[in-house]
Amino acid sequence: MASTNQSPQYQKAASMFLIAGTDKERLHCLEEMIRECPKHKSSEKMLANLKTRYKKLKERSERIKKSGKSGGSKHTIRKEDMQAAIVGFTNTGKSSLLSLLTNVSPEITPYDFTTKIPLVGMMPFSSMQIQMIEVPAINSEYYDRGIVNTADVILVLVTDISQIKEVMSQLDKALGKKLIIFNTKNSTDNRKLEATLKSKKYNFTMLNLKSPGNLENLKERIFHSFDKIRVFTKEPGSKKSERAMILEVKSTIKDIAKKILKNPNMIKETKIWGPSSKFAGQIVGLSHELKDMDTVEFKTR
Ligand SMILES: Nc1nc2c(ncn2[C@@H]2O[C@H](COP(=O)(O)OP(=O)(O)O)[C@@H](O)[C@H]2O)c(=O)[nH]1
Ligand SMILES: [Mg+2]
Repeated sequence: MASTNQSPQYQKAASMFLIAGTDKERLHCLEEMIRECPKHKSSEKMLANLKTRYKKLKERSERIKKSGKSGGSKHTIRKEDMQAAIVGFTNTGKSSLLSLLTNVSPEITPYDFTTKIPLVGMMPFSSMQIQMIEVPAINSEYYDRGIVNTADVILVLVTDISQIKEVMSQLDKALGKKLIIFNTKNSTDNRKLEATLKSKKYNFTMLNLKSPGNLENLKERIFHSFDKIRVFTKEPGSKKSERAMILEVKSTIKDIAKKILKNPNMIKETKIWGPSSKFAGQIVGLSHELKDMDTVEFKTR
């Protein structure tokens, strides 16, 4: 595009366009260029060109925005790789749980229905970031089925046994694994409660949000609900990697080899440490199934 005879404003917008980092910025620059482009016969073609570029870019960014939405939801929340939705009746401690586990501090009140829009926070866990969404109370008009249906994990927060069935009955279209978090704020006999929940074979954990104690166990439970495992890698003679790779549960040596080596045929020998090994440094084949917190060492040709 010839920049001769263009105003300084046009030239500035054109160079900003080239270094823009986002579509939003690019669109902004193009708007400026269209505005600044001379409106006479000889630049007609150039102006048409700019308008086409603007339209195409606008369509593209609109498409990206849409695909980031969780299906059918009223709210635009970009779904991260690992997303958990906190679901339950009002006053069960959803906001308290969100602020306990993530970087956000929502309003926590003893009144009903405080949360009218879904709130999003990130929970750091073992070098991952798990997205947590507090969904407005299931018995309110603000409840957002769309988010719940597409979340990878659903944390069912209850303060009373009778709530479990009621919440579950509304989760029939929800695909994610469900973990019941029993907030013991109204419980007088936790041991009896635990026995009852066990006898009903619920997938549950108990928690007192006012004195939660060590949160690592809860975070572990939430992580395991995603059906993923953490696997460390190492090279012969060196220490294991600092960050774990996140793999689907039941992944094999072959799966991880495909991810980290260009050609799995390069492997001469594989050794394994951790929960899936019979003993430290056991030599295993490609079909060996990995477990959470394993360490794998590849010796290559
Ligand atoms: N004593 C006690 N109060 C709690 C506990 N969890 C939540 N609450 C209180 O219950 C009320 C509702 O909590 P909130 O997190 O806003 O619930 P939400 O409506 O589900 O988001 C607030 O007054 C909290 O302080 C708990 O474990 N123990
Ligand atoms: Mg709330």
